[in-house]
Amino acid sequence: MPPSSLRVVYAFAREMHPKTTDVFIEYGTAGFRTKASLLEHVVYRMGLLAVIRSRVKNGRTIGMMITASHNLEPDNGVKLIDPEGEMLEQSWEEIATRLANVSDNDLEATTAEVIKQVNADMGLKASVFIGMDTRYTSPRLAAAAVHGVMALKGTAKEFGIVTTPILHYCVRCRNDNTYGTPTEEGRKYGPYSLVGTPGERGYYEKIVGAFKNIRGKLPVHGSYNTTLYVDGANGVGGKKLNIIKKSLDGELDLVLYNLGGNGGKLNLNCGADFVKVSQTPPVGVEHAPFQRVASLDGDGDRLVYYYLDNNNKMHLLDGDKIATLLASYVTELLKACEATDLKLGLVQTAYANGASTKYITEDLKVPVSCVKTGVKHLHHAAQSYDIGVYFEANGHGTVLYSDKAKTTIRRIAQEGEPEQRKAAQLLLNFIDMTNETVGDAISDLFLVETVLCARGQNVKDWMEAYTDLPCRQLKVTVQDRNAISTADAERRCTAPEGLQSRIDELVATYKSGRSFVRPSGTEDVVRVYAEADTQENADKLAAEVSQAVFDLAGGVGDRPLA
Ligand code: G16
Repeated sequence: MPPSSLRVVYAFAREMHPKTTDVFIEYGTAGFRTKASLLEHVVYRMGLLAVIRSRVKNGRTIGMMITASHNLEPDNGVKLIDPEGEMLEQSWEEIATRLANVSDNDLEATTAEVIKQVNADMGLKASVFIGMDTRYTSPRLAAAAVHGVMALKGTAKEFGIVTTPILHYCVRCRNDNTYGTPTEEGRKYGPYSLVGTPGERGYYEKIVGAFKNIRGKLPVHGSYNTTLYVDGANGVGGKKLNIIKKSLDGELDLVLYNLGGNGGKLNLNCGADFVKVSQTPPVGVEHAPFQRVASLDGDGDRLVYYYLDNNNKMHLLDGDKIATLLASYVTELLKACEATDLKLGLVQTAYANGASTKYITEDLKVPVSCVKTGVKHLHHAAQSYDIGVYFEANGHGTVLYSDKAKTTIRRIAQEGEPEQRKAAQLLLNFIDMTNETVGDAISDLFLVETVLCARGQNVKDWMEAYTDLPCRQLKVTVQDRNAISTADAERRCTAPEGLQSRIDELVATYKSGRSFVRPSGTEDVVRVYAEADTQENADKLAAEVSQAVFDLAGGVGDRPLA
């Protein structure tokens, strides 16, 4: 493409998606995220960048997801998905930020600069898949994305309303046709049966087909029961489960709430983030004590569970509990198929409850590593194991299986002794059910239900594996959240001066105390985490550390936020 054809880049910007704000915006934990009204020019420009990225990857498909995930309705966001279905390569985040912030007048020149910098062959074909969540601002932003793709002569394919993980899956399948078919429904086979080769399966066939197949091998027993209540966060995940529900044939009885009707607002007092952070049940879900409830977030990439006891006290099973459940089951199956040369490891962040890390190392005897917040960091670290289980405490995670692991397990499934073969077959179904591209609430839900069913456990049995230390998360608004710098996987704060020593002093006064602070990459706040021996102490420690952040990092308003 000759440089003169970049003029259309400016024309689209000026006529359709002008930059109307000087607010600086940065590609953060999960792409750009802010008030929807500030995003149209950013999304248009990301359409341009997606085309350039596709060309740098020899025409392989790149994904663009319009979502602000767990954030409330007025926000929105955009993130790019790389060809394997993983998050955008980190070195491109700076390029994305630069392109998003230049003036309309400088856009054409900056686009040319980027093309030169990354050495994109603009004569190649380019393909971009675009998906969006249920926000009312998403269609307009998706249209801006399409214009960005058109301006650089790429081909855009719109998927409409999908969960973030469905789009990740479709991008991966489009670039690797052995992984699946890049559609929700699949092409060849009827209601989600596990027939045909993996490459012939759409998303529902892959996940639900594998679940039904495994359920055929694992009869319901013990204290497991097939009724599962679900809080859909008034977002897209619940809607997709409503489609899946009809094909489950009683293997799992889903009772769905917060599907977006009856005036329910996206993520407002419901959804995985609300349940995890506030440690209270979502509005709009009614159930008896000890009923298992799964809570999804707005774009269906996070999952937590909870139940109420006889005193209406909520008990939370978060990402740590899901990670330990899955890791322990996969370990059991690996032992049963005697695949002793496969190394399984677990990846967490600083938010992981101290009790979970102790349980993983001391009881499960599984190696564990701690990385910075953000799925991209966890995903990367998990790839260093033959089988890598990664979860953030907020419910975002999945399991990755290396080629070596898959080949070994397939071989045992065919050549092993009968008991080994049985375990290896189960493991193959478990792999099939997993969306390895990114954390996926729907896939994780079926994985959890499979383990509980296999073990004949109810939600209380699951809870009893270990006891979480009481914890509390708070937010503090400061003038500039980037005034906070961190090190050691965000467990230590290196700026502003004096804040870490103040945190150390406070932590030292509490039994089993631990606390850290970090700037959020998705909201304009500083996050504070604290845990201690009692809930009262965890709450007090979190409040004191929040006050320290407020005092030393330029708090806004009268006092820290709750
Ligand atoms: C995103 C990221 C997660 C991260 C979360 C909160 O989740 O994908 O990895 O944990 O934001 O990030 P922060 O604390 O930096 O705001 P989601 O579900 O909102 O896309």
